[in-house]
Amino acid sequence: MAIRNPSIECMPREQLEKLQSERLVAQVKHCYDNVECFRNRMNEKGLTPDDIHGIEDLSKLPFAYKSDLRDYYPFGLFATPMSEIVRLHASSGTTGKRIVVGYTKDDLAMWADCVARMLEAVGLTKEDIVQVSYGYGLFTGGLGAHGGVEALGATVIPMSSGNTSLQIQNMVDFGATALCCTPSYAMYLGEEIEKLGLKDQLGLKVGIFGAEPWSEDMRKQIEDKLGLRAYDIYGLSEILGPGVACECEHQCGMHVWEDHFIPEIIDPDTCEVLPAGATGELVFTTITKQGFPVIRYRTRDICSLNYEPCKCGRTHVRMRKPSGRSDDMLIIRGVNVFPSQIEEVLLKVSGGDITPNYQIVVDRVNNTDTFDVNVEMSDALFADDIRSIEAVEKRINSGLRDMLGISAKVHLVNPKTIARSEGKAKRVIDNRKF
Ligand code: DLL
Repeated sequence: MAIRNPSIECMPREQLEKLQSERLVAQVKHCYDNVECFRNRMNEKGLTPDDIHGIEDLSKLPFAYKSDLRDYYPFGLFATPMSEIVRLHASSGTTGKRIVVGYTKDDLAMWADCVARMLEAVGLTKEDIVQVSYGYGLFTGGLGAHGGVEALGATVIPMSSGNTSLQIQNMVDFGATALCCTPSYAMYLGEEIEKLGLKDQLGLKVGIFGAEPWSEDMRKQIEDKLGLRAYDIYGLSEILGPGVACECEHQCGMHVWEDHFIPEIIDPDTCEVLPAGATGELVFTTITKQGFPVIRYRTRDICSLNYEPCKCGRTHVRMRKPSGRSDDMLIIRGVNVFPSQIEEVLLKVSGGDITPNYQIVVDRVNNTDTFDVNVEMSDALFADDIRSIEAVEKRINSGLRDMLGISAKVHLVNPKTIARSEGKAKRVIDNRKF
């Protein structure tokens, strides 16, 4: 398979680390000069950019957190004037306010190149027709993948998510050779295609799936249903969007594009940097981003890094599929959901009709995530008529849809029926297997 930029992707590690060091020094200075939050944290540690000489000093730097994006909402962490920011994206925060990220023109070009590297690594060329079925809009998936396809020079079908029958029709009629979407949507598409008996009419050879955890077993099922090879792509809005790391043809971990992002693995409790190969929380430092650079961002994703050479010839480290998170974020139908967001909606709706006891139940039925929210009603509501109860359910439902962009099944249950716990309340029951 072709390598888009061999001098970078296969750069000897010593040279790569030298490049990272130079870029890190410049990035730290850029952040210190332009981002108040970072400057304050450096000052608190008694550090200035002059103390950072290269990647050996990375662990001296302060961490950045998702809560910083809330505290400096919307643009307080941007490192360039707004006149340089050409695109905004947003993702769920832990509260009602979304987290907002911004990109300069150069940031968008770098992003597109990162995605294009992957497309080439899995065998796509400008002859391919790529259907992008990640959501377009504030979510980074759609436009992120889109930019990569255009940078490669292949043909993009900008489908966005939903409208499954049109998805299938276009896939067949336009001769799509590659599909980009969440793995759960790929499964759903596969099932619908099976039902319609259209598998023979598909020209798909490659699928690029990510944005949520998925298992090897799911990979096999998708490959079988859609008749393609399925590859994993990882990313997060705070660092870039899709394309921070991607699998190559060998499917043995995702190469992190280390000329742009430095990964570390830390112990989430002690914050100590762990040795190569250990499992812990993934932390990223961007080293070329201009609009919204971040130093030592705690992703909360749990995984490990493999520095051994890859058969493909790329020298960039491979991250294992994330195996979980060190916070309580759930990904439901590709959307990031925090229990605290649900609590916020319940508090707003409350009005004496419900109690603070609730439970979120997530499962996967027919390869689609189910999302149920059980809430105990108050004694007063319990004594009321069924119509009042339904009205409260509806209010909670629309509050959740507004907050999260996906709908949940809300069930008001009788007072004192949700199990009480002696320690931390068990708010989430996730029955899915990844
Ligand atoms: O999900 C970006 C993306 C879009 C990646 C399309 C891949 C494809 P966020 O909405 O900010 O960004 O969510 C980021 O999703 O911290 C992980 O917990 C999870 N995640 C992303 N990719 C994978 C993956 C996009 N391949 C959060 N496997 C991350 C497991 C993933 N989890």
